Formats: sequence, structure tokens, C-alpha cells
Amino acid sequence: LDHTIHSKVDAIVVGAGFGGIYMCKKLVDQGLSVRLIEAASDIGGTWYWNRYPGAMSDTNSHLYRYSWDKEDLLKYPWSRTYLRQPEILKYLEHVVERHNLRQHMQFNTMMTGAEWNPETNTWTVQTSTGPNLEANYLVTGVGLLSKQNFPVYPGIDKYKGKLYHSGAWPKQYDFKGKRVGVLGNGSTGVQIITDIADYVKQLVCFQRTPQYVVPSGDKVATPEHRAEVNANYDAIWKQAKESAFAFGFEESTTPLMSVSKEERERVFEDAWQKGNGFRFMFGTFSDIVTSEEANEEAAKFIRSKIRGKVNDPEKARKLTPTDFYARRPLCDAGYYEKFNYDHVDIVDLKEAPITEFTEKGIKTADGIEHELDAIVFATGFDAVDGNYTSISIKGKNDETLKQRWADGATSYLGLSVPDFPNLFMILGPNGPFTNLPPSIETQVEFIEELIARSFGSSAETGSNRVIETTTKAEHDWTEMCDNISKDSLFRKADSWIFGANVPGKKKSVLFYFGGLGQYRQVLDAEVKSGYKGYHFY
Ligand code: FAD
Ligand code: NA7
Repeated sequence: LDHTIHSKVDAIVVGAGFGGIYMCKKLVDQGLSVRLIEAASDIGGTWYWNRYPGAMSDTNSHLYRYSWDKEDLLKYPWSRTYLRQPEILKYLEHVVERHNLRQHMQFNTMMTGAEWNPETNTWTVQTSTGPNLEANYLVTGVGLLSKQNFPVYPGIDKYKGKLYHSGAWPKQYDFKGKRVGVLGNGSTGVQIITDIADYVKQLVCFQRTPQYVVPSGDKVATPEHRAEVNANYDAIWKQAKESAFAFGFEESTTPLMSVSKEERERVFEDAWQKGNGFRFMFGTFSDIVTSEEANEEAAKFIRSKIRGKVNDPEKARKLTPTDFYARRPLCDAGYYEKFNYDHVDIVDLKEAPITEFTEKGIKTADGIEHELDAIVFATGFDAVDGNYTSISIKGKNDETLKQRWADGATSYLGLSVPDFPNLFMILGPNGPFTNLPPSIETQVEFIEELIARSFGSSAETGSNRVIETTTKAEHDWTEMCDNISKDSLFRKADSWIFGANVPGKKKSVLFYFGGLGQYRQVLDAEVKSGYKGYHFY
């Protein structure tokens, strides 16, 4: 790292998504000088990058926003019960303008490396734009679904058509009348396929693992709905923040087998009609992701729905999952029905793997060359730690986070790593698995208090106090996250939630599955104990 410093601030915040924006505000309000750097050309984070057709949050609109600006919360509009990407982006732009935060932000600036300097107790941050920055505190809001997973295939360079990853979407591309291939059918692939199927000439969906998808229940947000939310907003947030997933429904405490077959059907059908993936998985019965028997009942219910929606038995067979219903729950706006179009086809990659990309498209092992004008990689992300391990972030012992996390990413509370003083991660490894804005807020507010404690004392004493978590705290937290997830079927399904989607990445626990309510209690106890998991020097 070039150690020439060009600019010194109290805190550097990296990333201008939900996390970075709020962190910036909190630290500015505290009186710190803050520089927020962002690789993209503007704010938005996830909602800047993911502009693909059909991009939508699957958290209900009234809970996919900040809870801390009461006045704004009651006024700022939303058009449907789920937000499309343009609406979320506009909302975040509005927040930044409303709180006058843009002046602290520097765009088109990537943090390319960072190093702790024990002599000055500061972080030196190297940027893509040249000059290094120096700060007492480094807060990373770099996102947990942000570093693209872009699998490489033989011949991929030969392909002459358009090639896009969903997470780096071009501002303009007209799919109308085009022959399109979509690789991947996670949340993103499902949204893209559902959207473009209506207007492309031909759509070939390359699927490695079929998914269980339930309806979203998206509808127009009526004035009556808005009035009801407004009248109850305090209670709604309280419930969400005390619940496990913060999706706005009560998680079920009823084991599936404790009720009759008829009752099970009724509960599933009711959740199906209401919509929302998390509600179906966690609002119906308490043991769908812990009991194989309960899981199979939920899976059977969804499978029968798929069979009822897809006319062609061969397509239905390919689209119907047989493994556990144990990945991030998905919801849709008519995904399966799109396969009733003659021009929409499904290729099962386990039956016919991709052998190579050609000039014209994709060749599969059954000898077919699929000719395509555009290929969309909806292949997901190197989730959670991807943005940390792809650059050099060096702590006290000349060790990078990448080296430290070779056996799996760990932290204390999803926030702090021993030997990386004054570094705070928003949504770092082993943070809560929830609707994310309320978890982000919880973490940002905790970080702010922690910094206030140290910064306040440095103003008095003239020295910088250093905050560092302990090895024991990190070890105990990691062990707890591991233990909580031991019985979860999520662990048996390969997905990004346990780091199983990126070749070469070690499978490990990446989330705290105790729920937001409990997580908030843990953070409260941490504050009340005088931060027993940290030491200050
Ligand atoms: P992000 O929004 O990911 O922002 C991180 C920012 O950091 C990015 O702009 C990136 O460019 C920048 N950055 C990263 N590394 C660097 C660097 N080295 N230097 C400079 N800048 C850097 N969550 C939900 O709760 N509900 C949903 O319904 C939901 N839907 C989603 C749908 C999609 C398609 C995706 C991808 C994610 C979804 N998520 C959802 C998760 C979503 O990421 C979070 O809800 C939230 O937006 C995360 O905000 P963040 O600020 O932590 O990170
Ligand atoms: P996901 O959920 O990781 O889905 C990625 C999809 O891409 C999934 O269907 C994968 O199949 C498929 N994939 C990944 N790599 C390959 C290769 N090499 N070949 C074929 N298919 C592949 O990412 P999303 O973007 O959909 O969603 C991520 C989260 O963002 C989501 O949960 C929301 O929170 C927002 P697999 O299932 O691994 O067999």
C-alpha cells in the first residue's frame, strides 16, 4: 500500500446502500467528519446495480424502508404492496436529499485496499481514484449480496451476443423480440423470467436446481391499506423488530404434525393465498426447516401447486423440486405459468449440462446448440464475505481478512473482527438473517453508540481510543451461530446462505439464525455490560 495520505477524516464509510447511507447520517449527526466512498456512480447499493427487468424486493413495501424518520415514514408513498427497483432507488435518493447527505459522498470510488496503522491508530484506505484516505474509523456497508458470482464456461469469450449479470445491469437493453437465455433460477432468475417471458421471441431457462416458489400476493397499495399502516406504524415496527425475520407476520409456534391433515392444508392454502415466501415457510408451522417430515409436507403442497400450473408434463417434471424446501424462500408473480408459452423452455442442466459457449449461444451435452441474442447470468453472488475477500484489508498482524477467513468468515455479532480495530461491518458474517433494513438499522445504531463512546473520550483526552473485539467474543459468537443452525435443513441444501454456491468457497455458517428480536436483546445486553465483548485502549 502506498502510504501517502491525501485526506484525513474521522470516519470512512464504504458503500451507499441502506447501510452506508444511514451510517453516514448517524456519524455526521454525531459531529464526525465523514467521507462515504462508493464504487458506483450514485447511491442505491443493491438497487443501483440490480436494474434487471422485474427487479423487486420481496419484503412488503411498508417494511422495506427506514423506521427512524417518523415524519417521512408517514408521508413517503409506495404504489404497490411490494416495491420495484425504481421505486426503492427513488426512495433512497429522497432520503439522501432530505438529510443533505450527498455532500459527504464520493462516487466512482472503490476501496481497493485498507490497512490498519498501529502507530497512528488509523486506517489507511486505498482507492481506485488514486489518493489514499486516512480515518480513525472504517465502517463497511459493502453489502452481503453484492459481489457477483460469474461462472466461467469454455468458449465464453467466443459468444457474440450480449452477456449480462443481473447484478450489473446495463441501463438500457430492449429484450423485445429477442432470443434470450437465462442461467439461474434463484430469486433473481425467477423475477427476470416472469417479466421478460411476455415479450421476448424465445426464452430458454437453464436450470441447475428447481426451486419452490410461492405467490408474492403483490397488489396495488390502496389508500385504505396506507391509512391502516400509518395508524399502526409504531406497533408494526415493534412487532417486526421483536420477531425473528422482521417480515411483518407472526412466526408460527405450532409444529406441523401437531395438527390434522385438513388443518395443515387449510393453513398452507391460507398462506398461499396471502402470499410471501417467508410467511409460507415460517408463518405456517414452526418446524418446516427443522423437521424433515414437516418439510416434506410443505414441499408436497407446493409441488402439487406447480403441477396444477404447468400444462406440459415434461416441463412440469423439470420445474418440480424433489429435495428439501430449505433455501431462501422465494415468491413470484406467475413464474410457473410462463412455461405454458410455447416460446418459453426449460433446460435441466443436471440432465444436459452446458458443454460450451459458442459464437451463437450455448451448447448442452444433449448436442443442442441454443442460439441466443442475449444471455443473462442470474447466477447470484459471492455472498456475505465476497466484497471483503476480493480486496486486501489488513489488520494489526499483517494478516488480511481473506487469510483470516480461509476456513470460513467469522466475526463478533456480524460486526467486528479481533485484530481489526475500529473496523465495523454492516451485515458482516454471522449477522442476522432477516428482512434486512431493520437489521441494518439495529447494527448502525449499535456501531454509532460504540464510536460515540470512543470518539467522545478521544475528544477529551486528545488521544484516539481504539475499539477492538476479543478473540473469545468472536469464538463464542461463531460457535453459537453454528449451534443454532445445526438442526436447520438450510444446512443440507447447497446455497449462498452457507457459502455453498461459489466453487472453492468453504461451506460454513454465515448467519445468526436466532432472529432479529433476540439479536437486539444480545446487543442491548452488550451495551448494558459496558461492552464486555470489546476492549478499548
Ligand atoms: P448494498 O445495497 O449491497 O450496498 C453496498 C454498496 O457497497 C454497493 O453499492 C457497492 O457498490 C458498494 N461497495 C462494495 N464494495 C465496495 C468497495 N470496495 N468500494 C466502494 N464501494 C463498494 N433484502 C431484503 O431484506 N428484502 C428483499 O426483498 C431483498 N431483495 C433483494 C433483491 C435483490 C435482487 C438483491 C441483490 C438483494 C436483495 N435484498 C433484499 C438484500 C439487499 O442487498 C439488502 O436488503 C440491502 O439493500 C443491503 O444494503 P447494504 O447497504 O447493506 O448493501
Ligand atoms: P441465487 O439465489 O444464488 O441463485 C443463483 C442461481 O444461479 C441458482 O439457480 C443457481 O443454481 C444458479 N447457478 C449458479 N451458478 C451456476 C452455474 N455455474 N451453472 C448453472 N447455474 C448456476 O442468486 P439470486 O441472485 O437469484 O438471489 C440471491 C439473493 O439476492 C436472493 O436470495 C435475494 O435475497 C436477493 P443452484 O441453485 O445453485 O443449483
